[in-house]
Amino acid sequence: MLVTPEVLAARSALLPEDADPQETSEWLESLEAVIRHQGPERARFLLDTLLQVAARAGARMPSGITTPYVNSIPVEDQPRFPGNRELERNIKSAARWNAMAMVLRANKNTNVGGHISTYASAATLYEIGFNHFFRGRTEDRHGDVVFFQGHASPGMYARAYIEGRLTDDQLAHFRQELQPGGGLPSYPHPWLLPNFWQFPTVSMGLGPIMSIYHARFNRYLRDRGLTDTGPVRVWSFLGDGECDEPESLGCIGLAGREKLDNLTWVINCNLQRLDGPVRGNGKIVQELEGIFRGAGWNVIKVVWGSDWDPLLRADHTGALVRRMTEVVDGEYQEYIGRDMRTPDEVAKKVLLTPKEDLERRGAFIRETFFNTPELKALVEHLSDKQIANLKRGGHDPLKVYAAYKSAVEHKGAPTVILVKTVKGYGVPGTGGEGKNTTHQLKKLAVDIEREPDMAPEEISARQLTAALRQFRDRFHLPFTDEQLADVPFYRPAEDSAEMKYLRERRKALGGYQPFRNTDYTPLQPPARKGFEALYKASTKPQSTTLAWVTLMAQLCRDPNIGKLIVPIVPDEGQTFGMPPMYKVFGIYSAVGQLYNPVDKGTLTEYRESTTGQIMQEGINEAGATSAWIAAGTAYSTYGVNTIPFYIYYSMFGFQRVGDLIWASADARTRGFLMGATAGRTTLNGEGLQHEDGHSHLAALTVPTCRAYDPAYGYELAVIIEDGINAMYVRNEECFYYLTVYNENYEMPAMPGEDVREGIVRGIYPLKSVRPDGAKLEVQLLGSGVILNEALRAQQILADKYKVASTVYSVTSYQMLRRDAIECERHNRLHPGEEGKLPYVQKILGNTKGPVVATSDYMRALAEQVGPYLDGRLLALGTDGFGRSETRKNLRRFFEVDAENVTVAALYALSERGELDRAVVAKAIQDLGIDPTRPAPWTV
Ligand SMILES: Cc1ncc(C[n+]2csc(CCOP(=O)(O)OP(=O)(O)O)c2C)c(N)n1
Ligand SMILES: [Mg+2]
Repeated sequence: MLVTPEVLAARSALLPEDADPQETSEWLESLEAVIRHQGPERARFLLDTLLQVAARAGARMPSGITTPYVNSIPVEDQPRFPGNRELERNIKSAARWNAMAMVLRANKNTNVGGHISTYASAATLYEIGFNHFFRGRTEDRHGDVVFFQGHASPGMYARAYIEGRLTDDQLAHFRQELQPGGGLPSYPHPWLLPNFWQFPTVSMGLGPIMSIYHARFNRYLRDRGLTDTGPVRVWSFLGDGECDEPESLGCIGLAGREKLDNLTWVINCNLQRLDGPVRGNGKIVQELEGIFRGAGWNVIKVVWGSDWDPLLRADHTGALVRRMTEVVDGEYQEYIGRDMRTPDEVAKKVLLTPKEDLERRGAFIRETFFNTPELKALVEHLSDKQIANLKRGGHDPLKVYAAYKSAVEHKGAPTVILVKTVKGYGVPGTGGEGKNTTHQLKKLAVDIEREPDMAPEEISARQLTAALRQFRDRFHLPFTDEQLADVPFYRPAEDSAEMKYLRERRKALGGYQPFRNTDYTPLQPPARKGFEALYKASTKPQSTTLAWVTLMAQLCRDPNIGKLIVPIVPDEGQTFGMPPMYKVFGIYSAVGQLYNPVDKGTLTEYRESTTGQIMQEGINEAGATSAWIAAGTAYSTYGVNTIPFYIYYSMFGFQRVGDLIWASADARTRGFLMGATAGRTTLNGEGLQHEDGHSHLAALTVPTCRAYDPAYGYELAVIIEDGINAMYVRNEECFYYLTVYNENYEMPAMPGEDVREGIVRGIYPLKSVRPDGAKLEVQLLGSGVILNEALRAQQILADKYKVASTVYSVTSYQMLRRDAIECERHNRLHPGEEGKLPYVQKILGNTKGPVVATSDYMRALAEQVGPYLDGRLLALGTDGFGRSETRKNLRRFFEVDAENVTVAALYALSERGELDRAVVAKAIQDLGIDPTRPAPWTV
């Protein structure tokens, strides 16, 4: 960097009140000399030293984290633009047109929505990427991973159409996915367009956080030798409004700390969000600059287009930079979006031509922005129209290219590019550029001269045509007026210079973007041996959590899949008994371990290593879930079938980061979520905020989730083995949610091979007891830890009431329900065929007496199978808030313990007329149940 007048001006802009200009200029000259003769690094060293000395001497230092409101890359350092500007402009115009046309056409008859203005503001940001930076996947190299801003999707479709990857029909069916031949999803949804979109982004904030953990996971893949992700760049495109989501900025510290220079964020600072300005009274670019710099990022600002360079060069006093820095975003928006008519004209509905509008706008900017004689002198050689046309940086390919190039070459830190643009750039009409309504704009209209007696349809048709003409003329699209009426999509001829250029550029960069790989190479199944340890009875009481840890230790050693297992934990490893795994398998750290862990030499040593297998994410469920998504999609992104097991407090999963889990399903994530310390009554001491009695209900809302609540070690082993085979061998698109508990009890041996199917499908009979002379019979369902209560109830029923029963372990109500609704649907729609029998009916349909269910989850969980049991089901559950108590007292309180199951069974028999009610009343008394206590869900 040279010390140009601009730079000096920028510096002096920081010091508007200079007590001794002479002294200042001497210092500045010295600085200039250092930069010229010894380079910017030496200058930085000297400045750092000066700052430190001054700080030690007591000078209160400014934060220094923001720089003046100008481009970070000075003109002198701008690289030569290697592209063909004209051809790129033509391609971009075609993309702009198609993106607009898709939304217009989709809304013409159907009102299905869509966004025009977001892509309009970001077109240059994407086109520079497509032509020069986004590498596609080739035979021998992974592609870059791009998190596209969700509601800029029309632009991505538009370009893919030009590339010949999408058809006219597909474009015409934007947001109409049920049309014959399919349509295009509103936003990036891999579930709906699996060979195109890689990651869902439109729920604001999720793309950014996923991109950070993706970039870090790429380091993990590389460092563990799983695949060469070294050349992969992760890009994330965000809106400036989106930065207000906690997920967007919440983890940027990790990216800085981990020096993720494989990560580039582009924040489109169009100064607006949906309702209005992002920071009307402030400056979003400046605010973000400070935040990112503080978090250790390389920050590149692209504020002004090339038109401003000569003005800045002429700004010897720094007045212009000062003015740029003091004007707030609301004012910048006004320069673009203000209605330039006088109130009188508005009242009379006078219309301005585009030319008149520009001229008045330029005059307004001259008056209000260039508001001193000195500033006015800077632009006196420019016409009003020229002033209005001075571009923002994000619409200047040279500036955007320079920023991207600098970003990808930067070493040692992630880069954020803050680009200032105009929302709705180039969109004609009343709802267009810079208006607060522009985000929602789905129809184009510019005012026209109305003739008397014009029908309303005629008016709107002419307004649309006028708008289309303006759009066409501004971007030089080759349509005649007649052609415009159909709003046709546009692809330059295959032999045109544009198409040749586009194809040549993509060829140089590898395959197309966006792109998602759908090839899948199955794994060899894991060895059965690794699971068999859990088939045996435990020698001492054990928890299912510990059974899982034991299993993991085995699995990580499996010859086929061991290396691919990715255990992920957010700072609860001790709670779950994981520390022995830390020592053996290591915790991943990009720098290894720079210190001696205090527990060195113990079996549970906190061992960090560059090849560590465990991802310890700290107290950050959103981040850990994002890591889980990166690992659970690597089978597609990188062809590496990593198998993530993310274990966490079950309460802090579906309800805490449910939207990320939803996105993970959309992204076709595979792997295991382990909801540990599960159960409203089992995590006994922790109380209301910790005790989970409902995550299984949330889990069943996610279509690709298979949720299980196993009771025994062998059940866990069977489910996990089947899960690995389902996802990684049989290529089924799903993920697993398993709850595990921290209560120790006897783990029995697996009864036999014949229980395997029932465990996987959701239910199997475990134990029948038939006391001599028993006339009555009930079926008892138990899940997870609470299966033990069902077994105890079975004994009480036999001993005290001579009731026979079978206890079933229900490992998954959700799987039973899913099977049942599939059967019901088939039967409903195929009345002529033989009906299908739901599995739950197959197991319970021919049994006798009522069915009583108990679990550590809300009643609704078991009640899901109620409709298939002919009114025989009575479900107990843990409805209500948890609280701190002993397990025994909690189970009594929530009425899920053996005594309550017994009473429920007797009551259900009496309701069927098989037993006298007096027996129930007596049992309530004998078993010590207080019927006057309020219902647990009311207190
Ligand atoms: C979590 C979430 N909340 C709200 C929305 C609705 N929404 C979609 S776009 C948008 C405004 C986006 O503004 P900005 O991020 O600045 O993007 P721009 O369109 O200006 O580029 C909102 C609120 C959403 N998609 N996700
Ligand atoms: Mg915005």
